[in-house]
Amino acid sequence: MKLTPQQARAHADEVRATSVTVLRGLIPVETIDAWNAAFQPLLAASIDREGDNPNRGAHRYYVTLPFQGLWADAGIVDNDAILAVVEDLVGADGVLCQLASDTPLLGSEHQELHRDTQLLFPESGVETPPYQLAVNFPLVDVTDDNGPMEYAPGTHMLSKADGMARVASGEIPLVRAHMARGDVMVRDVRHIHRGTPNRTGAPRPMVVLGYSRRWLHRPEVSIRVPADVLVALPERARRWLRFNPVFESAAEASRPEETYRAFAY
Ligand SMILES: O=C(O)CCC(=O)C(=O)O
Repeated sequence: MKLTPQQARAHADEVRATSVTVLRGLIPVETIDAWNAAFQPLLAASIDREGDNPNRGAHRYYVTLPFQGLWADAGIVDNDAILAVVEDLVGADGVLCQLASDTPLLGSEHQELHRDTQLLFPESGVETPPYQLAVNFPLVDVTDDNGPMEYAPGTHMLSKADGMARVASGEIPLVRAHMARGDVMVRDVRHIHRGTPNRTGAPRPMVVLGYSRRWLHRPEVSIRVPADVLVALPERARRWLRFNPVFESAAEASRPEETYRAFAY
């Protein structure tokens, strides 16, 4: 799907106003199902490694996806519609610096309400235009039962204290992000949000691609790119990946496993 410049601007404006926009039915369901099948062994390895009290709260796993094979799909990392919205928000010279997933399992709990990043100048309290985005898509349909993320629209442009107070008073209700396989969300990660419990026996993986302004360094994440994967990608995707480390082989790129514990601001 290609968006017209007007459609891309409308989606970007929705992010500026509310913190979130959703591109419905963007990714073929067959791609999503193939990703979900390929994800299960990565999740199992993460559960083995971390036990049941892992990095993002009880029974909730953050798993980095190795940038090779189906995970380096140009249909995702060089997607016209996603990049049209992302470019409008963080500039055509922005960067893609994170490819990972968040997965609550049965037994997961409500996370604390949080933001995923600090303000650029925390001591000033000054809110700015967007600089860090998450592009999310689920590998299963997200319903009330399997742990929809909840977010408070508009809180990306408020101080955390103000946003939290308005959520607590009910002035800004939390919205549950119901999504079908193929839907893609673009969000400003400054908004107040939380993961909720998955009450089903099936994992609810949510892929996250992290995009930023070119000058924002996020030391906690990177995409470890094998050289042969990089050269096979279109020029635009190579440009978005340009600040990530490149490795001679996929095996070298696969280690060490990234762990990302500090997430809540
Ligand atoms: O349910 C989700 O995917 C959101 C999880 C989340 O906000 C986090 O781990 O920071």
